[in-house]
Amino acid sequence: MQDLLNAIVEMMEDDALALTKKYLAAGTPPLQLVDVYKEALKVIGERFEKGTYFVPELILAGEMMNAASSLIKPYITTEEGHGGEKVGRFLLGTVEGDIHDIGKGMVGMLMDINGFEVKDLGVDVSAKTFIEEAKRFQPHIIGLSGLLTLSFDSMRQVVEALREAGMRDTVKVIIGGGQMDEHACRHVGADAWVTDAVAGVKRALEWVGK
Ligand code: B12
Repeated sequence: MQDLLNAIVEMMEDDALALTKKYLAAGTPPLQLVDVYKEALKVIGERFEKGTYFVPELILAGEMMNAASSLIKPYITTEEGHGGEKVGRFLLGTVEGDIHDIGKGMVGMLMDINGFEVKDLGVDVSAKTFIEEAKRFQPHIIGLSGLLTLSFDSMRQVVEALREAGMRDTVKVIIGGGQMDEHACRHVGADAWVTDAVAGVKRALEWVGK
Protein backbone atom coordinates (compact mmCIF):
# COMPACT_ATOMS: atom_id res chain seq x y z
CA MET A 1 0.00 0.00 0.00
CA GLN A 2 2.89 2.29 -0.82
CA ASP A 3 0.55 4.42 -2.99
CA LEU A 4 -1.62 5.18 0.03
CA LEU A 5 1.37 5.92 2.22
CA ASN A 6 2.77 8.33 -0.40
CA ALA A 7 -0.57 10.10 -0.86
CA ILE A 8 -0.85 10.74 2.89
CA VAL A 9 2.75 11.86 3.30
CA GLU A 10 2.49 14.19 0.29
CA MET A 11 -0.74 15.71 1.69
CA MET A 12 -2.92 14.54 -1.23
CA GLU A 13 -6.02 14.16 0.87
CA ASP A 14 -8.48 13.30 -1.93
CA ASP A 15 -6.18 10.60 -3.30
CA ALA A 16 -5.55 9.20 0.17
CA LEU A 17 -9.23 8.90 0.96
CA ALA A 18 -10.06 7.44 -2.46
CA LEU A 19 -7.35 4.82 -2.00
CA THR A 20 -8.60 4.06 1.51
CA LYS A 21 -12.06 3.42 0.12
CA LYS A 22 -10.60 1.26 -2.64
CA TYR A 23 -8.62 -0.90 -0.22
CA LEU A 24 -11.56 -1.26 2.16
CA ALA A 25 -13.82 -2.33 -0.71
CA ALA A 26 -11.19 -4.87 -1.77
CA GLY A 27 -11.31 -6.47 1.67
CA THR A 28 -8.07 -5.15 3.16
CA PRO A 29 -8.12 -5.70 6.94
CA PRO A 30 -9.12 -2.31 8.43
CA LEU A 31 -6.42 -2.35 11.09
CA GLN A 32 -3.81 -2.78 8.36
CA LEU A 33 -5.03 0.51 6.87
CA VAL A 34 -4.80 2.17 10.27
CA ASP A 35 -1.17 1.04 10.42
CA VAL A 36 -0.43 2.65 7.04
CA TYR A 37 -1.86 5.95 8.31
CA LYS A 38 0.11 5.66 11.52
CA GLU A 39 3.30 5.01 9.55
CA ALA A 40 2.60 7.97 7.25
CA LEU A 41 1.92 10.27 10.20
CA LYS A 42 5.23 9.17 11.66
CA VAL A 43 6.99 10.33 8.48
CA ILE A 44 5.04 13.62 8.60
CA GLY A 45 6.11 14.07 12.23
CA GLU A 46 9.74 13.48 11.21
CA ARG A 47 9.48 16.08 8.45
CA PHE A 48 8.02 18.49 10.99
CA GLU A 49 10.99 17.82 13.26
CA LYS A 50 13.42 18.43 10.37
CA GLY A 51 11.66 21.69 9.54
CA THR A 52 10.39 20.71 6.08
CA TYR A 53 6.76 20.50 7.30
CA PHE A 54 5.07 22.96 9.63
CA VAL A 55 2.01 23.11 11.89
CA PRO A 56 -0.46 23.44 8.96
CA GLU A 57 0.79 20.09 7.66
CA LEU A 58 0.28 18.55 11.10
CA ILE A 59 -3.26 19.93 11.12
CA LEU A 60 -3.98 18.57 7.65
CA ALA A 61 -2.50 15.20 8.66
CA GLY A 62 -4.82 15.15 11.65
CA GLU A 63 -7.82 15.95 9.45
CA MET A 64 -6.89 13.22 6.98
CA MET A 65 -6.53 10.69 9.78
CA ASN A 66 -9.92 11.69 11.20
CA ALA A 67 -11.61 11.42 7.82
CA ALA A 68 -9.98 8.03 7.24
CA SER A 69 -11.06 6.85 10.69
CA SER A 70 -14.70 7.55 9.82
CA LEU A 71 -14.32 5.43 6.69
CA ILE A 72 -12.49 2.62 8.49
CA LYS A 73 -14.55 2.43 11.71
CA PRO A 74 -17.67 0.71 10.30
CA TYR A 75 -15.49 -2.07 8.91
CA ILE A 76 -13.84 -2.68 12.27
CA THR A 77 -17.19 -2.80 14.05
CA THR A 78 -18.68 -5.42 11.78
CA GLU A 79 -15.52 -7.44 11.52
CA GLU A 80 -14.48 -7.65 15.13
CA GLY A 81 -17.63 -6.74 16.99
CA HIS A 82 -18.03 -8.05 20.51
CA GLY A 83 -21.73 -7.60 21.17
CA GLY A 84 -21.89 -9.49 24.46
CA GLU A 85 -22.03 -8.23 28.02
CA LYS A 86 -19.51 -5.66 29.24
CA VAL A 87 -16.13 -6.96 30.40
CA GLY A 88 -15.06 -3.91 32.41
CA ARG A 89 -15.02 -0.12 32.69
CA PHE A 90 -12.31 1.87 30.93
CA LEU A 91 -11.74 5.54 31.71
CA LEU A 92 -9.83 7.33 28.99
CA GLY A 93 -8.43 10.77 28.29
CA THR A 94 -5.57 12.79 26.84
CA VAL A 95 -3.65 14.31 29.73
CA GLU A 96 -3.31 17.97 30.65
CA GLY A 97 -1.38 20.14 28.21
CA ASP A 98 -1.88 17.74 25.31
CA ILE A 99 -4.61 17.98 22.67
CA HIS A 100 -3.68 15.05 20.40
CA ASP A 101 -6.74 12.84 20.23
CA ILE A 102 -6.68 10.74 17.08
CA GLY A 103 -4.94 7.75 18.69
CA LYS A 104 -7.08 8.13 21.78
CA GLY A 105 -10.19 7.97 19.63
CA MET A 106 -9.01 4.69 18.15
CA VAL A 107 -8.27 3.23 21.55
CA GLY A 108 -11.73 4.18 22.78
CA MET A 109 -13.33 2.63 19.74
CA LEU A 110 -11.35 -0.62 19.99
CA MET A 111 -11.95 -0.96 23.73
CA ASP A 112 -15.66 -0.47 23.11
CA ILE A 113 -15.72 -3.04 20.34
CA ASN A 114 -13.95 -5.48 22.65
CA GLY A 115 -16.59 -5.19 25.34
CA PHE A 116 -15.42 -2.39 27.62
CA GLU A 117 -17.74 0.32 28.83
CA VAL A 118 -15.68 3.34 27.82
CA LYS A 119 -15.84 6.83 29.26
CA ASP A 120 -13.77 9.27 27.22
CA LEU A 121 -12.98 12.52 29.01
CA GLY A 122 -11.57 14.24 25.94
CA VAL A 123 -8.30 16.16 25.74
CA ASP A 124 -6.26 18.34 28.07
CA VAL A 125 -7.73 16.54 31.08
CA SER A 126 -6.34 17.52 34.49
CA ALA A 127 -5.41 15.02 37.22
CA LYS A 128 -8.23 16.49 39.32
CA THR A 129 -10.80 15.68 36.63
CA PHE A 130 -9.44 12.15 36.21
CA ILE A 131 -9.86 11.52 39.94
CA GLU A 132 -13.35 13.04 40.11
CA GLU A 133 -14.49 10.97 37.16
CA ALA A 134 -12.78 7.83 38.50
CA LYS A 135 -14.72 8.16 41.76
CA ARG A 136 -17.98 8.39 39.81
CA PHE A 137 -17.28 5.82 37.09
CA GLN A 138 -15.27 3.29 39.19
CA PRO A 139 -13.13 2.10 36.26
CA HIS A 140 -11.17 -1.13 36.28
CA ILE A 141 -8.60 0.54 34.05
CA ILE A 142 -7.54 4.12 33.37
CA GLY A 143 -5.99 4.82 29.97
CA LEU A 144 -3.87 7.94 29.66
CA SER A 145 -3.01 9.19 26.20
CA GLY A 146 -0.25 11.65 25.45
CA LEU A 147 1.94 12.36 22.45
CA LEU A 148 4.19 15.05 23.83
CA THR A 149 7.24 14.37 25.94
CA LEU A 150 5.77 16.98 28.28
CA SER A 151 2.80 14.71 28.84
CA PHE A 152 4.83 12.30 30.96
CA ASP A 153 4.69 14.71 33.89
CA SER A 154 0.93 15.20 33.52
CA MET A 155 0.52 11.41 33.50
CA ARG A 156 2.63 11.12 36.61
CA GLN A 157 0.38 13.67 38.32
CA VAL A 158 -2.64 11.49 37.60
CA VAL A 159 -0.97 8.44 39.14
CA GLU A 160 0.11 10.47 42.19
CA ALA A 161 -3.40 11.84 42.58
CA LEU A 162 -4.79 8.30 42.43
CA ARG A 163 -2.39 7.31 45.18
CA GLU A 164 -3.39 10.29 47.30
CA ALA A 165 -7.06 9.41 46.81
CA GLY A 166 -6.33 5.85 48.00
CA MET A 167 -7.38 4.44 44.61
CA ARG A 168 -4.08 3.33 43.13
CA ASP A 169 -4.40 -0.31 44.22
CA THR A 170 -7.88 -0.76 42.84
CA VAL A 171 -7.27 0.47 39.30
CA LYS A 172 -4.80 -0.42 36.57
CA VAL A 173 -3.17 2.40 34.65
CA ILE A 174 -2.06 2.06 31.05
CA ILE A 175 -0.33 4.84 29.14
CA GLY A 176 -0.21 5.14 25.36
CA GLY A 177 1.11 7.36 22.61
CA GLY A 178 3.95 7.46 20.14
CA GLN A 179 6.60 8.58 22.64
CA MET A 180 5.94 5.93 25.30
CA ASP A 181 8.62 3.53 26.49
CA GLU A 182 9.66 1.62 29.58
CA HIS A 183 11.49 4.62 30.99
CA ALA A 184 8.39 6.82 30.68
CA CYS A 185 6.26 4.09 32.24
CA ARG A 186 8.53 3.94 35.29
CA HIS A 187 8.59 7.74 35.55
CA VAL A 188 4.80 7.88 35.42
CA GLY A 189 4.29 4.91 37.74
CA ALA A 190 1.89 3.22 35.30
CA ASP A 191 1.25 -0.53 35.10
CA ALA A 192 1.85 -0.77 31.35
CA TRP A 193 2.74 1.25 28.29
CA VAL A 194 1.95 0.76 24.62
CA THR A 195 2.50 2.52 21.33
CA ASP A 196 -0.27 0.58 19.65
CA ALA A 197 -3.99 0.44 20.43
CA VAL A 198 -4.34 -3.26 19.65
CA ALA A 199 -1.60 -4.13 22.14
CA GLY A 200 -3.41 -1.93 24.67
CA VAL A 201 -6.67 -3.81 24.17
CA LYS A 202 -4.87 -7.13 24.59
CA ARG A 203 -3.38 -6.01 27.88
CA ALA A 204 -6.69 -4.59 29.12
CA LEU A 205 -8.49 -7.85 28.35
CA GLU A 206 -5.82 -9.80 30.26
CA TRP A 207 -6.34 -7.53 33.27
CA VAL A 208 -10.06 -8.22 33.38
CA GLY A 209 -9.43 -11.93 32.92
CA LYS A 210 -10.55 -12.25 29.30
C1 B12 B 1 -1.49 15.13 13.89
C2 B12 B 1 -0.52 15.75 14.84
C3 B12 B 1 -0.89 16.95 15.47
C4 B12 B 1 -2.29 17.55 15.36
C5 B12 B 1 -3.22 16.73 16.30
C6 B12 B 1 -4.65 16.65 15.78
C7 B12 B 1 -5.49 15.78 16.69
N1 B12 B 1 -6.77 16.03 16.65
O1 B12 B 1 -5.02 14.86 17.38
C8 B12 B 1 -2.04 19.01 15.84
C9 B12 B 1 -1.83 19.89 14.64
C10 B12 B 1 -3.16 19.61 16.69
C11 B12 B 1 -0.73 18.87 16.60
C12 B12 B 1 -0.27 19.85 17.47
C13 B12 B 1 0.98 19.81 18.07
N2 B12 B 1 1.93 18.87 17.89
CO1 B12 B 1 1.61 17.24 17.04
N3 B12 B 1 1.66 15.67 15.89
C14 B12 B 1 0.76 15.15 15.10
C15 B12 B 1 1.37 13.88 14.43
C16 B12 B 1 1.83 14.24 13.02
C17 B12 B 1 0.46 12.67 14.33
C18 B12 B 1 -0.18 12.18 15.64
C19 B12 B 1 -1.20 11.11 15.37
O2 B12 B 1 -2.40 11.35 15.38
N4 B12 B 1 -0.73 9.87 15.04
C20 B12 B 1 -1.60 8.76 14.63
C21 B12 B 1 -2.16 8.04 15.85
C22 B12 B 1 -3.09 6.90 15.40
O3 B12 B 1 -1.06 7.49 16.52
P1 B12 B 1 -0.85 7.65 18.09
O4 B12 B 1 -1.40 8.92 18.56
O5 B12 B 1 0.52 7.27 18.42
O6 B12 B 1 -1.87 6.57 18.71
C23 B12 B 1 -1.67 5.18 18.60
C24 B12 B 1 -0.88 4.58 19.76
O7 B12 B 1 0.09 5.44 20.27
C25 B12 B 1 -1.91 4.17 20.75
N5 B12 B 1 -2.34 5.11 21.79
C26 B12 B 1 -2.45 6.45 21.82
N6 B12 B 1 -2.95 6.88 22.96
C27 B12 B 1 -3.22 5.81 23.70
C28 B12 B 1 -3.77 5.68 24.98
C29 B12 B 1 -3.96 4.41 25.52
C30 B12 B 1 -4.57 4.28 26.86
C31 B12 B 1 -3.57 3.25 24.77
C32 B12 B 1 -3.80 1.92 25.34
C33 B12 B 1 -2.98 3.39 23.52
C34 B12 B 1 -2.83 4.65 22.98
O8 B12 B 1 -3.03 3.84 19.95
C35 B12 B 1 -3.05 4.55 18.72
C36 B12 B 1 -3.38 3.57 17.60
O9 B12 B 1 -2.46 2.51 17.54
C37 B12 B 1 2.55 13.57 15.42
C38 B12 B 1 3.69 12.73 14.86
C39 B12 B 1 3.48 11.27 15.27
N7 B12 B 1 3.62 10.39 14.37
O10 B12 B 1 3.16 10.98 16.39
C40 B12 B 1 2.94 14.97 15.88
C41 B12 B 1 3.64 15.15 17.22
C42 B12 B 1 3.03 14.26 18.30
N8 B12 B 1 3.35 16.62 17.57
C43 B12 B 1 4.34 17.20 18.03
C44 B12 B 1 4.33 18.58 18.40
C45 B12 B 1 5.66 19.17 18.82
C46 B12 B 1 3.15 19.34 18.37
C47 B12 B 1 2.98 20.80 18.78
C48 B12 B 1 3.76 21.23 20.05
C49 B12 B 1 3.36 21.66 17.56
C50 B12 B 1 3.35 23.16 17.77
N9 B12 B 1 4.52 23.74 17.71
O11 B12 B 1 2.31 23.73 18.01
C51 B12 B 1 1.44 20.90 19.00
C52 B12 B 1 1.06 20.54 20.46
C53 B12 B 1 -0.35 20.79 20.77
C54 B12 B 1 -0.70 20.25 22.15
N10 B12 B 1 -0.67 21.06 23.18
O12 B12 B 1 -1.02 19.06 22.28
C55 B12 B 1 5.56 16.31 18.23
C56 B12 B 1 5.78 15.91 19.69
C57 B12 B 1 7.26 15.91 20.04
C58 B12 B 1 7.51 15.60 21.47
N11 B12 B 1 8.47 14.70 21.68
O13 B12 B 1 6.96 16.14 22.38
C59 B12 B 1 5.23 15.12 17.24
C60 B12 B 1 5.80 13.76 17.67
C61 B12 B 1 5.81 15.53 15.86
C62 B12 B 1 7.32 15.52 15.85
N12 B12 B 1 7.92 14.42 15.43
O14 B12 B 1 7.93 16.49 16.22
N13 B12 B 1 -0.09 17.71 16.29
